[in-house]
Amino acid sequence: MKVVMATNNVNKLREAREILAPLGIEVISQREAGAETDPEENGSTFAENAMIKAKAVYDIVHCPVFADDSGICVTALDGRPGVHSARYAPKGEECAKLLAEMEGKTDRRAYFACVVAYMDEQGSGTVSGECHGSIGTEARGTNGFGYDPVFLYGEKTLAELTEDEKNAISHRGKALRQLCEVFRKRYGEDHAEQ
Ligand code: ITT
Repeated sequence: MKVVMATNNVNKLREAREILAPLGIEVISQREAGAETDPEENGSTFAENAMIKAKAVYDIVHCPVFADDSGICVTALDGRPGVHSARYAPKGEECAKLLAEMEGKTDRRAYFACVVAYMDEQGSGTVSGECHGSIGTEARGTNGFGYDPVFLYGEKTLAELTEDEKNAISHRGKALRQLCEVFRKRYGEDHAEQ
């Protein structure tokens, strides 16, 4: 089946395609679906913001849609930047800013959170996933995006993992595999044929 992803982030789109294609879901970008929108994300939770994005696109396309709201939550920073992760620093400067803020902190625990909101003619809901690790002391690796170079999962940063390795353990991978189950229940086992 085909599902529209409500996002303007090409990295999320790429990862979602890689995760969902083997599960029989073809991801169409909101741009390809003719829904160029960038609603204000003024919710106070990942779930609220994910729903705002899903609804904005659903109201235009009226076919199955999902949106991902995600971010990194750092224990020593009381969960920041959290829902504000995209606005924490100018694009490309988020890792340096986070490393500077974490200088001297011994508690390095952090996790990525992802809430996926979905909407179709049967209604809406959310699924979520987390990926727990820690903040390193330097940026390493060139894969992935955003905070991946400073997020340690075991010995490696997410930016040092291959895309398949990241998707297998990531917040987004966990949430999107649940999304697949939701659509499987709604559209049947043979949803891949639709
Ligand atoms: P859309 O709202 O258009 O989907 P966005 O980038 O603005 O795109 P969010 O508001 O959900 O998306 O912000 C998520 C930010 O959290 C993102 O820009 C990254 O900085 C960070 N982030 C989320 N998932 C990540 C991941 O897998 N790896 C690294 N950073 C991630």
